[in-house]
Amino acid sequence: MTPAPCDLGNSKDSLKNSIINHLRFTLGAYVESASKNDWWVATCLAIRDRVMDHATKSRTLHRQSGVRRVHYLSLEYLMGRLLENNLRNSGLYESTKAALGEMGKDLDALLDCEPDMGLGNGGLGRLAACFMDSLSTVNLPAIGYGIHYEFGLFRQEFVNGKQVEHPDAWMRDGSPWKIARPSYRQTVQLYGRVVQKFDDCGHPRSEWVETKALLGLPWDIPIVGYDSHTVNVLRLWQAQADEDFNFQVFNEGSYVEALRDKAIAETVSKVLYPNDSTESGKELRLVQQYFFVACSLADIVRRFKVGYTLPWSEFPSKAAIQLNDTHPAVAIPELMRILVDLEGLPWNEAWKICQETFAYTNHTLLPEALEMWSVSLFERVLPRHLQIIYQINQLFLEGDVEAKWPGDSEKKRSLSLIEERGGKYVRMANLSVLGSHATNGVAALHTRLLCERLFADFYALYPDRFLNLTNGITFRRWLDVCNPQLSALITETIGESWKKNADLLRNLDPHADDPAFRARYAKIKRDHKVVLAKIIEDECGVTVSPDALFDVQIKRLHEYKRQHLNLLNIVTLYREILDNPNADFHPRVFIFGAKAAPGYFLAKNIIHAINAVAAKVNNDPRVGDKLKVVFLPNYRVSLAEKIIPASDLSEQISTAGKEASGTGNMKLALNGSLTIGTLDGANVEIEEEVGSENIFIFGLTVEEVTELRAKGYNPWDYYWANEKLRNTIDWISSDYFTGNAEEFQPLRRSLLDHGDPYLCLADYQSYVDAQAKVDATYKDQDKWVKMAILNTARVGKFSSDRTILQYAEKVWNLPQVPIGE
Ligand code: Z15
Repeated sequence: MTPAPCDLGNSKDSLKNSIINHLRFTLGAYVESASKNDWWVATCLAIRDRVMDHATKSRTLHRQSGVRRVHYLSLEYLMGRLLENNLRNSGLYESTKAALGEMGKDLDALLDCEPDMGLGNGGLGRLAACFMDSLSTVNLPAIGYGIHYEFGLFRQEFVNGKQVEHPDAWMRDGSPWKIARPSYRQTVQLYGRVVQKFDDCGHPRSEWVETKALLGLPWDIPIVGYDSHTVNVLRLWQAQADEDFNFQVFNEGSYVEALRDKAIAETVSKVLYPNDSTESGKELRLVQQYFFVACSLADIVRRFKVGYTLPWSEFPSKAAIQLNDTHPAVAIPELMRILVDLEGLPWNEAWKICQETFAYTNHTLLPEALEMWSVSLFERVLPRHLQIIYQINQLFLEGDVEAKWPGDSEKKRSLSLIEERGGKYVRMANLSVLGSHATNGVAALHTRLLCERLFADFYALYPDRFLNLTNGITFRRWLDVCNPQLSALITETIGESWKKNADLLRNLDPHADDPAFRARYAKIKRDHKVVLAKIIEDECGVTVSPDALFDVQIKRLHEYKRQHLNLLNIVTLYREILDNPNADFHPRVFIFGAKAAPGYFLAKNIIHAINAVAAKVNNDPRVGDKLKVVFLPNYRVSLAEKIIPASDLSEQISTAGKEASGTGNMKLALNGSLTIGTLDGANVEIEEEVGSENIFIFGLTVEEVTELRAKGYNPWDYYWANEKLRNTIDWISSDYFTGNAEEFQPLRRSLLDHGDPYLCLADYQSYVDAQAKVDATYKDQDKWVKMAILNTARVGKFSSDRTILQYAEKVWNLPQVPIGE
C-alpha cells in the first residue's frame, strides 16, 4: 500500500505546516526559539520539497520520451541567492509571506540571510545562470554541469582604499538547495602514460595506464522556471580522494601519507580561479577543467546507455553539449577517447559524432583571454588527450586545409591546433571551432569580428558553422525579483503576458506620454534611490541625496572596460566645480562596484585611485552635494539587485571592439537607466532597439579604432593638445589625493608612457561632451523619465528566453517539452 503523501500544497496553511515540520524534524528547533537562520533554512526546505517533486517528474518525462537534451558545460555559474527567485518563479511568494507573517516572521528580512552562490567571476558565469532560468522557463530538457567549488569568488574589502581579498566560504553551514547524489559518483583518471595494445581482432588500441584516480561526487541544485513545471538541475562535481587508490598506500602502512593524498585530491574543487578574461595557465586549473568534463561526459554516457540500446551514431540525437567558452573544450578529445579507446569506434565515426554533439560559444576577442596550454604541461596531465589532439590536427591540416589552400604553410600555421612560436601551445579556441558544428558570438558586432578577424581562416573554410546569438538576461531576476514595484506597475498597465513574451513590453511605449504613468514610474525609481542611499551610508559612510543623478558603473575591473576613463571625467568635473562654483551642474553621485583579479596590478591601482579621489571629493566643503563618488565594496549578484533599480545612468564605456557583449548594459536599460556608451558589444543593438534619441553614444567606432592604430596612436598628442585632459592627468598623478605622488604613477604610465592601450585619451573629449549632454538632459525631468520608460519598453529583445529559444532552434535542435501539473 502506498502511504498517503505528505501535504505539499501551495496554500498558506500547507506552507506553514511544512516550515514548522522542518524546524522541528530537520533542524531540531523550537518555533519559539529558532534563530533567524533556522527560519530561513526551514523556509528554503519547504520550497525545495515542492520543487523536488517537479524535478523528479521532469527527469522521468524527459527520459521516457527519449528527447534530445542539452548539456551546458561551464566552469562558472554566478547564481546569487535562490530563495526569492524560486518563490517568485513558482508563484509561492505571497502564500509563503503570509504563512511566515502569521508566525511573526518577515519573509523579506529572512531573504537577507542567504549567502550569494558566487561560483563565477562576471558576465560569463552570470550568463550561465540566466540561461539555466530560461531553459526551465521555456520547457527545454537541460542539465547544467559545473564544479562544486568550496570557495566561490573572493569577498572584497577596502583597506585604506586598496582591495583586500578574503575567502568566500559560501557553504560552510551547508546549503539547503543542494542534494548529494552519491549513486552517480564518477571516477576520473589523470597523469600516467599511454601504451599501445591490440584488441582481440588485432586492432591497435591505446591504453592510458598508471594514472592517478579522483572521484567526483555530484550535487544537484533544482532550477525553477517561471510559471512552468519544468525543473531542470544544475549538477556540480565535488572532488574526492579515491579510497581504493589510497589502499595501496595503507598497505605500506603509511596511514598519514594516505590522508595527505586525500587532502591533495580535494584541492581540485577547492576554489574558483578569480580571473575574468585572462587565463591563468596553472596546472590546477587544467586539472579542474578535465575533472569536471570527465565526470560530466561519463554521466552523459551513462544516461545514454541506461535509457536505450541505440548505436553510437544516435548519440548526437540524444545529447547536445554546449561549451561555455573554451574552458570545457577538453571535452572534445575526452569524447574521442571514450569512443575510440573505450568503445572501439573507428576514428572517423567518432569524429563525426563529436562534431554533431558539440557547439561552442566564444565570449572574447582579447588575446590574453584565449586559452593556450603548454604542450609539456598538457602532456604530463593528459597524455592520451594530447595524442588525440595531434591526430585531429594532422588529419585537419592534411585534409580540409590542404584541399582548400594546397601547399600554403601560412594557412596551416594560422589554423593549426598547435601554436609553435615561442614554445608549443595547444590552442583551445581552434580545437573548439574544429570539434563542433556551431561556433557562436554573443552579440552581432562581436560575431562579425569573430568571422572577420579571430577566426577569419576558419570562417573561409566553414562559413556555415558561424552564427550570432546575442546574449540575454532573465527578466525574472532582473525585473520581477529586483524591482517588484516596477514589475507590478507594468503588469497593471499592460497585463502580465510580458513575463512570458518580453516583446510585449513595447505596449508600454504610448504610456511614456502619460504624465500620471510617468509620475508613478519616477516614484518607483526614487524609492529605490532612497534604499540605495541607505546602503551607501552604511557601507561607505557617505551621505548622498536621492535627488542627485545616480551614475553607475558596475562590472569587473578591467582596463578595457575603462573605469579609468570614468575617473578622468570625474576629476575633470571636480576641477570645474572648484574653478566655476556657480555653474549650473545637476548634483551627481558616481557609483562603482568592481572586483579586480588579485594578480592584476593595474586594476588594483585604478581601484585605489577611485577610492582616493572619492575620499577627497566627498570631504571637500567647496564641492558640497554637487559631486559624490562611492565605491561599494564586494560587488556581487545580490548587491547588483539593489544598485540596478536605483540607477539613472549606465556606464558602458569599453574601447570599441573589446567588450564581446556585456549583459549589465541590458539589466540597467531594462530598469530604466539610460546608457552612456560606446558602439561596442550589445550596446550597438541596444541603440537599435531603444532609438538613438534615447541613449548617449560617444567615442570611436571599431573601424575608427583600427584606422587610428594603423596610422600610429600616440596618447601624448592628446595630452598636449587638450589642456583640461593634461591638468586632469597631472592632478591624479600629483600628491594631492594621497599625499604621495608615487601612488598613481602606474596609472599615469599606462596612459602615457605605455601607449594607453585602451585609447582613453582618444575618447576623452567625446566622453566629457556626452556627459555634459547627460547633465543637460537630466535637468528636463519629464524628458528624462520619458526616455527611461522607452528603455524599459524597448529592450524585450534582450530576454534570455529569446536567446535560449534561438540556441534550441539553430544549434541544439531541441523540442520544448511541457511538464504537466
Ligand atoms: C567573461 O565574463 C566574459 C568573457 C570571457 O572570455 C571570460 Cl573568460 C569571462 C564575458 C564578456 O567579457 C562579456 O562581454 C560578455 O557579455 C559575457 O562574457 C557573456 O557572454
